[in-house]
Amino acid sequence: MKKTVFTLLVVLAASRLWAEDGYDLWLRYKPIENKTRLASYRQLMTAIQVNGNTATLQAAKEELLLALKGLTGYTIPVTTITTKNGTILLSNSSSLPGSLRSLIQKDLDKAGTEGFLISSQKINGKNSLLITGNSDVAVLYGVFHFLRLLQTEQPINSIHIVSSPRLKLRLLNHWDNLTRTVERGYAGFSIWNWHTLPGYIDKRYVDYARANASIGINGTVLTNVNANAVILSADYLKKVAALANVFRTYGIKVYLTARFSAPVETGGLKTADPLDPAVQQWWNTKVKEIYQLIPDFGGFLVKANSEGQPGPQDYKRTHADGANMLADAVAPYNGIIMWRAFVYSAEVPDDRHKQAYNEFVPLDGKFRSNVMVQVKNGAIDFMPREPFHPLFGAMPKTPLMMEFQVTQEYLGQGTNLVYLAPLFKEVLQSDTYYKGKGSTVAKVIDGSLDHHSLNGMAGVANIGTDINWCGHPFAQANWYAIGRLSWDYNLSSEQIAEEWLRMTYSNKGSFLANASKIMLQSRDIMVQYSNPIGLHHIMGTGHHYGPAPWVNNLNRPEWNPVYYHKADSIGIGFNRTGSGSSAIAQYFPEARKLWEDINTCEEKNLLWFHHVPWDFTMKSGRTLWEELCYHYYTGAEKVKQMQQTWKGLHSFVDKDRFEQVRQLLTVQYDEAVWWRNACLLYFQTFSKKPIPAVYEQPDKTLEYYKKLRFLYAPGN
Ligand code: BDP
Repeated sequence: MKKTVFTLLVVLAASRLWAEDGYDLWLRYKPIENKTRLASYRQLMTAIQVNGNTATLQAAKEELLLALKGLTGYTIPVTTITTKNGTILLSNSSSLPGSLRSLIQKDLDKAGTEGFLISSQKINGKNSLLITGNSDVAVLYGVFHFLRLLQTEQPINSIHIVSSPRLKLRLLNHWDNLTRTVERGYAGFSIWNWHTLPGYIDKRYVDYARANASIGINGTVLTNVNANAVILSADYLKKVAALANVFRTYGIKVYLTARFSAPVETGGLKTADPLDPAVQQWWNTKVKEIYQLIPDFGGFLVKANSEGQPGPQDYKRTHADGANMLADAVAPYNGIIMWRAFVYSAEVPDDRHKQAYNEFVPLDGKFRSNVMVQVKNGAIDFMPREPFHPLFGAMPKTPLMMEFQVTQEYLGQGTNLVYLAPLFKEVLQSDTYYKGKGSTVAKVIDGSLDHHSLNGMAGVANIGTDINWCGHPFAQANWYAIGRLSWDYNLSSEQIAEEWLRMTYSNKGSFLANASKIMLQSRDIMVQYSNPIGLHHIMGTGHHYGPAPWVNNLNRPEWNPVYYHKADSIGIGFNRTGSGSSAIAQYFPEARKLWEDINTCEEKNLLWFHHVPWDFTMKSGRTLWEELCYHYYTGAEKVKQMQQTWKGLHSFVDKDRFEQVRQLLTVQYDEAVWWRNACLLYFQTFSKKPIPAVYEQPDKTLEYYKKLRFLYAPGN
């Protein structure tokens, strides 16, 4: 009897150990399973030496110690001088002995200010491993990269790696409100606890900074673009400063969103007119106050005259007038302004697709040199699939910052497994043809086509107070991906997925093959069961959860899904060619060729650009209606396959995280069927054609789907 109880206790204890909550993200530092690798690592890492004791170098050392203890099981001694083989030397290049420095000078030049060098070197006659760079944060980046090599079980016997970021600004944008709700957030509340700041520093802030530094993120906009002027008050700025103090060690600058009407709302002025000297003075004083508290404050992100937000147009001024006023205020401190181009107006009857381009292109050349115009990846919003924004390549005199959405507002929110790197890559690799073939969006935003020195990329964060930060365990991969791609947009989706899977779950080959298959297909699958063939913006009103293509009663025409799909008795899709809205004319002629002709248009964007007859013959030989049915059914079916594949991976994953994904995939399947049935039943009222008999017919009516309500859906 005693023995049974004992065994039971052991089993219980083991299964508890064999459970993870996801808090550690990809920085789990679990014991290395590959014994040969482990043996070689132990030989090659016998001591740690750190040149210097700045906070950042200390953080680099602490990270290394923590990780090596976890990965190898040993606490590696810290020394002050290289006396044995296997010493890891962390050093800012300026503290290296001259002889060593000159040996690697070329690489250091290549590395720039933030890039790092990891190199097997002889130091004091000993075989050592040098991790260095031209700044302390570069050393920290080098440490995280080195740890990635270990976590993914790569050889380190003789290495020489030089890596520097392709983009200067690598930012997260938090759409966090001061109430701690998160606009379009599906992972709990805001991690910024304004109530307990500045006195209480939650460990989460440090772990957030570590995670970001590990993927090269170097800036964070703390607040929602739908801004609240209160963040600029003296009390709140102290709280912001406390966060900035934590993040500084990890190379992360803090930015805020600026509410354009703040001088009126909190400053007691009668106007916020950017050309009014009293308004300019108000901002100058406010900015001075900020920099006194936060000397390395990054600057402001601004959403103005967009979806009801105040802006310079309220005073008959332009976006450039507004941006320049703020730019002048932050310029003395090297601050920048990121002015968003996400604008469309209820008063303008033109296709929403065209509005940002029409407003911003005439302003090219009118912005101060410390202004970047921040452009969403596509012209409508963050749709599951969207052609690249025509502004890329159309404003050569202005540095354009990329804005991607990491939180899955339109891509399954908190319930769907959708890996976003393929979406990001699709946009970055799109050819604008702006300066001839090869003028990719990536080259527009890195500034290389127009020799801009400011450049960057932002991701709207998917982070919240959920224990695993992101809600869906696989949503962590999207945070990881935005960082890795900001550092190097040439990394492939495959490589990023594999790195993340190895670090987050397991290095086992058969796990990796199957799990990465799930990830790499997931975005296309999501498009297939929700918005196939170029359909877009047919989601539920307000919360944007699930399908509602029938909605036609909202105040503003371009808020209604019917505005976007235009289904009628003839066909479906938005004609954006010359015979329609002509939005296509905003692209360069070579780029247009991909879409212009209904007969040759790439099918994934067909309904984005054309109104296509129901009987139109697709490349598959099916009619458009049959093709639509095919995609909706195939997409949902593929979610079933994702479920099956995941089930086969249970032996590689701890039970809590396994079970969480398993359950969510079940929800995802139900949602895929919901999208499929609701959309097909609705579109059928126009096509008047049957859903082919080979498919299982919807078991609910269109009325049923139309009546579904989600009163308290998150993020709204
Ligand atoms: C839309 C979101 C809305 C944001 C807006 C924006 O639905 O919540 O405020 O974008 O980017 O996609 O400003």
